[in-house]
Amino acid sequence: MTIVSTEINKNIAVITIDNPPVNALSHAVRSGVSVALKQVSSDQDVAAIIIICAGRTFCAGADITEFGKPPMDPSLPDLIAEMDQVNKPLIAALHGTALGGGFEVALGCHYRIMDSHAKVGLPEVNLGLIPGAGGTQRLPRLIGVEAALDMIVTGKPISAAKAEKLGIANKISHGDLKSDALEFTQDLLTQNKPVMRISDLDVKASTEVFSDFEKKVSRRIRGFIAPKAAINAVKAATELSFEEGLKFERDQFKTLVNSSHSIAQRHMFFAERMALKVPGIDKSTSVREINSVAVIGGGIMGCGIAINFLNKGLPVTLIEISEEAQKAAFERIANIYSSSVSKGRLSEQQKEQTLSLLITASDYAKLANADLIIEAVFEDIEIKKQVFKKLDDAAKAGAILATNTSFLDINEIANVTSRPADVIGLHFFSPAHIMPLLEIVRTEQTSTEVLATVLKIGKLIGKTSVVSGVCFGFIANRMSSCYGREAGLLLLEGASVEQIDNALYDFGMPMGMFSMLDMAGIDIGVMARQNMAAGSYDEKAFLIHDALVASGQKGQKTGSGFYKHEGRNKSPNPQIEQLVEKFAKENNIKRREITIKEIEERCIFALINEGFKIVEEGIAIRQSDVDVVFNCGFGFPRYKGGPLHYAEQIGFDYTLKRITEFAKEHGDRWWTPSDLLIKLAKENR
Ligand code: T1G
Repeated sequence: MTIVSTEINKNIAVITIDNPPVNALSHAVRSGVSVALKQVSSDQDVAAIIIICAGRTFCAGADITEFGKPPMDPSLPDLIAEMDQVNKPLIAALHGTALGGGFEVALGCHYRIMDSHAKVGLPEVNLGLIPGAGGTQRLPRLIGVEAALDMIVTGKPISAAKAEKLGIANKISHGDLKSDALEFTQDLLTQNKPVMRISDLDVKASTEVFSDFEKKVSRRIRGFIAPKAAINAVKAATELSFEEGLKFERDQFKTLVNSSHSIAQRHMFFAERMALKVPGIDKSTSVREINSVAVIGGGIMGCGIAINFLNKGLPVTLIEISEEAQKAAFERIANIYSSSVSKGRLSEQQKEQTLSLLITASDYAKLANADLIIEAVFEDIEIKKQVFKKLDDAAKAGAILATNTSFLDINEIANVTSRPADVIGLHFFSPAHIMPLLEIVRTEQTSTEVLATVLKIGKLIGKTSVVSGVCFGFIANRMSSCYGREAGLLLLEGASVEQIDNALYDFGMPMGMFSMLDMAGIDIGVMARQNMAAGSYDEKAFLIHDALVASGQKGQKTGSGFYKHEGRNKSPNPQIEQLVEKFAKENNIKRREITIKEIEERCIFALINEGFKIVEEGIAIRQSDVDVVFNCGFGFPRYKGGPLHYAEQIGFDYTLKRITEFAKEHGDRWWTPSDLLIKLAKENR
């Protein structure tokens, strides 16, 4: 296979890149294109040049695996500078997802033709970077500052239709891209169209444009450094010459590429893909066809789960116990689609079409043809066992029986059926149609085929899947309970609810522990602990949670919990102080001043220590899987990677030292350092 090849079609040269899987702009690609460009640029018989890719997509960016290694010429900016000097029409023919450096190559061309399903984007901010090959200088010149800021700072790709509207695509291909590109190029030559260098254009904007934009995105970019650098680079395009602007962009890029933020965000990019690599499963592993789905339970979770599959055109049978409950579930789902229609994300017709795939019923016989059945009933082991006994009788042979439980023993559930190999956990996070994480929990008996099937389904419905073994709380909630334990103890020891929440928010969490508990419902954790063996958690850490729920204060849904809630406004709940005083006294806890650092380290290191234990016990396959769970499930700041990557960033030694100190101060029952952490600390000294 030739990574870069050239063919001459009459008087048009076609340079084809073929570097699977995504035509990343590796050194071999850059060198190949540079050589090919030199040859055809000097060929008198060549009047115009097309750059196109084989495979599933135009170049999807620079080769991320090369970052952090010694640069190899030609660099991407150098290659695009060579393109800029070509004195013949240079056309980029785009399909798939032309992202990052790939889109920058297209912007280095004079014209662009896009397949109608293609997308273009500059997602570098997702990697803690900014476009480093002219994107921040060319895009604003082509589409204006506001549109360019939006694409570069959000990192979101746009469709071919939008690209045409913005002036990025000069032509849309609805047929064979290559032949359409040849025809388009021939038309340019016939019309004697000039070489259109974007670098020759100018761009101006008021300073308000930048300050207004920054205000608009401030929440989204909180804590990240790359978005601000991107805004500055676009601003440089309006203030400096093209060459000076390129240099400004390059300097910013070089600083970012070595930053802990980008190293962490690139770690997460590969971690999410590595999580899908399960030992014993590969492309040859058989999978089952999933053409219809059933969901048991039409509550918030059940409806959210159903929407994931409806969105992909799969028929869903939703089982609820009564006509009234069925109606309520249908309406809940319909309302979610209606809100998408009102936001312009969906047409009324698409909504109706999607809802036509949903049927509700109470009779389990209705799910006899379902290929995948997901139970989402009350978090009670006995109720779930009853449901699975009924499923075992009603479901067809080969149907996959999944439970959405967030912490119960799925081995126990599987063992009430005659088909334990077909039973698995699919733990969605609320709201199930929005949160990206899907925890796939395999039992001791789950078959490889069932596991491979749900991994494929997880990707189909756009989830970020992580495989877990069975333990109380699996990966996500087992770690979260340790993090919650320390927050509860700190409350008794002298910190306030607001102080703890603010410390965790300032660390980078999307919200503090108590705000999260109020949002999700304090009663969920209280119920979960009722299923835990006595002594398996630190009961005094959750005394206040139990007292609040006992008095009907379950959080936002009851207007009161750790905070008082009025609409979207929250204020301190005065009862907390009284409860804290009471329980601290009863437990002989002397309250004291507590620093932000202690709050942060006790909560985050508890998370880290448990995460390492989860890996050493084999519940998680690898460290980076734990990072994916806590970033995608709980919003652990992506610019810190995940909890275990963060421990590496601050030093395994320091992490171990502090955990050992906490063990001395608070007892080793909960603070015994993980053996894996001890090993890593020794190896990395
Ligand atoms: N470099 C190297 N490998 C890449 C890659 C890249 N840019 N993109 C994907 N891969 C690998 C990926 O690891 C996986 O490998 C396989 O390709 C399939 O990917 C100078 C500096 C294109 C939308 O950020 O968003 O350009 O696991 O599973 O779901 O300004 O990949 O099979 O071994 O994700 O169909 C900017 C990143 C780079 C795009 C396809 N570009 N990629 O999604 O497949 S920085 C990006 C994606 C840059 C310039 C800057 C997605 C995709 P393996 P996949 P997919």
